[in-house]
Amino acid sequence: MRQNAVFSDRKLINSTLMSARYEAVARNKTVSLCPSADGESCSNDWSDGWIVFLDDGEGSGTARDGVHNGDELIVGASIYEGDGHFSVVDVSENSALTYLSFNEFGRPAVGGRQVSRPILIQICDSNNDDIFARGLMLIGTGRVIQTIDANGDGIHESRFADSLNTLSSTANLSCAAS
Ligand SMILES: [Ca+2]
Ligand SMILES: [Ca+2]
Repeated sequence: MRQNAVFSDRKLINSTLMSARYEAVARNKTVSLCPSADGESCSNDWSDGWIVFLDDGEGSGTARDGVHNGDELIVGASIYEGDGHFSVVDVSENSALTYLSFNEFGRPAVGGRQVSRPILIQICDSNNDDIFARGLMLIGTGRVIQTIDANGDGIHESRFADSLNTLSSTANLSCAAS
């Protein structure tokens, strides 16, 4: 059952990512998503749920800062009511991210800059069991791929794509910090 919950959680955040990317390209603007408990302001916990907004600085907001401010238009909101734990990590910098943007080309961006480093969206079950951890890797072009257990030890790993788009796996996912 817990595994099913993680699968549906992954589907949910994947569709949020896809819609943010779609909006960015369709509107030719940077679109950001951040965790939000109230569907209005950004929080620090991805397990609260998420908002997707035009990060264009409208109405004295700040453009491309990953924060919903001013009169920036919210184009999507999901309140999350499950028991899973979500986290978003810039894998090569090993830093937790509290927002994620897509630029007008549909490419991942952080701090207003396009990033080609892989970003891991990790979903852990209610008990933070590593064996149930699943992830989505956002790679340079804005492509989203699922994590797999390539080394067969029962735990999925984060994955990278090199310049030739060949995928390789790295460290096992870990729910300890989420
Ligand atoms: Ca903003
Ligand atoms: Ca593994």
